Amino acid sequence: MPLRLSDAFRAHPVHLCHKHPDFTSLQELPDSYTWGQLDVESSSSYGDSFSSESVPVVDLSDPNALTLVGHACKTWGVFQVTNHSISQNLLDDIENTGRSLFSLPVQQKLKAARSPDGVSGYGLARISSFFPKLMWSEGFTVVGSPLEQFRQLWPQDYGKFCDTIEEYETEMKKLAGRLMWLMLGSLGISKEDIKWAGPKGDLKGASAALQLNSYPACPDPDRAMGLAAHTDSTLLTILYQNNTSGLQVHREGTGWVTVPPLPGALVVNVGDLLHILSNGSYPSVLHRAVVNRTRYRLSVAYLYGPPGSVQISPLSKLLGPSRPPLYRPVTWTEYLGTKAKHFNKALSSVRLCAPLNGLVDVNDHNRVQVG
Ligand SMILES: O=C(O)CCC(=O)C(=O)O
Repeated sequence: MPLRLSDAFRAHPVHLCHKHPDFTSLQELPDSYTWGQLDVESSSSYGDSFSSESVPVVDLSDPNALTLVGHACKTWGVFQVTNHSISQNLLDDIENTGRSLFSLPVQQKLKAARSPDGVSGYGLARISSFFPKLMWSEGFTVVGSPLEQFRQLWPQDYGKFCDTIEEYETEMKKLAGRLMWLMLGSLGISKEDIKWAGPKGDLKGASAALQLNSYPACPDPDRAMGLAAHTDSTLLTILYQNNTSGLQVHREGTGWVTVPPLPGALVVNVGDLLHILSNGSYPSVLHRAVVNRTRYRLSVAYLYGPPGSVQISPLSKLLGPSRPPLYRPVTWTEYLGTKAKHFNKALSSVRLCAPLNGLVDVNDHNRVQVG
C-alpha cells in the first residue's frame, strides 16, 4: 500500500497527451473541445449575493464565525471568506506567478510537463482521462518545492517565483488549519478528538498540493468546458480566483450556481475526506469551471488533507445507535487511488450503508450529469 501522496499518483499513472494548442490563435472551437450545450440551470452574481441561492460569505473576524461556517458547510459545502489574513500583496504575487507561467511559449511549458506517474508539473487536468473531450484549460501542480520544474521554465529568475510559492504554501497551511478547526468545531469536535493533529492541534503533519489553473478566453464558451464537474479528494480546498467568474457549484434542487469573485475573498469548499469525517453532515460539493468569451481566468487551489497514511473515518463523537458510520476508514493515499479509478463514484465506493433517514446521500453524484 503506498504511503506517500506522490506514491498514490505513481501507482495510478494517467497517460495524457500534453500537446496543447496555442489557445490564443484559435478562432473557432475545435471538435475535440466541443462538449455540447452546457446545462446552466441557475446562476448568481454580485447583485443577488444575499439571496438564499448565493454561496454564503463569512467574515472570519465575526464573533459568530464558528456558527456561520458550520451552517455554510452543512447547507452548501462551500463558502467564501473575507478577513482571512492572507495579504492582498501575496494574492497579487501568486496571480502574477500564474500569469507569467501560463504566458510562456508552449514548448517552454512542456519542459516542465508532469510525467504520467508524477504529480508535479505542467499539463492537462488529471481528470481529463475520464472524458472524451478536452477541457479549455491548462494546469500546473506543485507538491512540495517547485524548484526542479521552475528551473526549467525560468532558467534565470526561477528564485523569486519559488519564494512566492513557498510563502503562499506557508500562509495557506495556517489558514487551512484555522478553517479546519472552525469546520470541525461547529460539529462539536475538539483538538483532542483528532489524534494526528498533534498535542497542540497544530496539524503539522497535514499534506497539501497547489493547483494553478489557466482558462484562456474561448471563442464558443457555451459549448466548451474549463474544468469538468468533480469533487475534491481533500479535507478542504481554498481557492483564489482572479476577477473573472467561472467557478460553479452544484446545489440539489437548484442546479449550477456561480460563485462570483469578490475582491480579496477566498472560496473554501468541503472535500470528500471531510465529508467522511463528518459522517455525511458536510457535503463535498460538486463543482466545475466554465469559460468566458473575452476574459482570461486564473485560479489557484490549495488542496489540503491529512498525512497520507492516517486512517480517516467518521468521527466517533458524531455516531450513535441511530447514526451508524456511513463510510469505511480510508487513508488519503488509498482514497486518491480510488478516485483515480472511480472518479466521481469514489465516495460511494467507500460507503458502508445508505443514510438511515431514507434520504438520498447528497453526494451521490452518479445522479448529476458531470459532463
Ligand atoms: O478554477 C476553478 O474555479 C476550479 C478549480 C478546481 O476545481 C480545481 O483545481 O480542482
